[in-house]
Amino acid sequence: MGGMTRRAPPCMLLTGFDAFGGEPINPSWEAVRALDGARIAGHRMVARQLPTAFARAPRVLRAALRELAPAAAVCVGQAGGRAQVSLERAALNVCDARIADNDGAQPCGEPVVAGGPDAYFSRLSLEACLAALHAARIPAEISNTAGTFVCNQVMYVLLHALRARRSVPAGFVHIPFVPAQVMQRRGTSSMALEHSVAALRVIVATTLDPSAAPRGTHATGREH
Ligand code: PCA
Repeated sequence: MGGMTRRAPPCMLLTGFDAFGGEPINPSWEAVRALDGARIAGHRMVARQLPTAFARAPRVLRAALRELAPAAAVCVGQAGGRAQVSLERAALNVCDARIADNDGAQPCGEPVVAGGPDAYFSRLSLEACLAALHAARIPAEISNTAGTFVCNQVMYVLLHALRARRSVPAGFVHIPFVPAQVMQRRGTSSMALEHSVAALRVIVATTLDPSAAPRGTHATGREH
């Protein structure tokens, strides 16, 4: 069966990463995998795994974008130690690794895309997503930095690849460790996988159908 499958619903790409830094799993992959094949707001979820490797992640992501031509895309990563689901605001044009990636690479201040813009902003409705997450009673925040490791690189590559396709919402979400990862880490935050999955569902639904966002909650979580 080649060619166009005309009646197939539009798809939305969700990516998670493989495990890195000595962890046995990566909750970002577990969470997006749980949504693979789900239909949300008339879209079919397609989950893909990205390697936590600077040299390979962009290639896998670009290939998935070419293959699927998704109507929207959210990349997800693990942010060990964070207590809340983080809606990332921006990606910087820099790779600066504190630890080696899964290929042993540890870039030090190199650009993601030579000659590219200094930064890209998320193309998700961050305030609407935050309000919807809070309405669903899920701890969440807007984060002003996705770091300078592979997650930031992937967010940058995503937004760079889609820079001419302004109608495609795209962005990045960090999720906490799952409880099993913090058994030996006293005082480190975690979030049950089902809560992270529920958070992604809320973010996806809000992104694909902004009219579904809770009304009158836009001030939730704001300081002024
Ligand atoms: N988190 C890392 C890379 C892969 C992942 O899940 C990061 O925050 O950069």
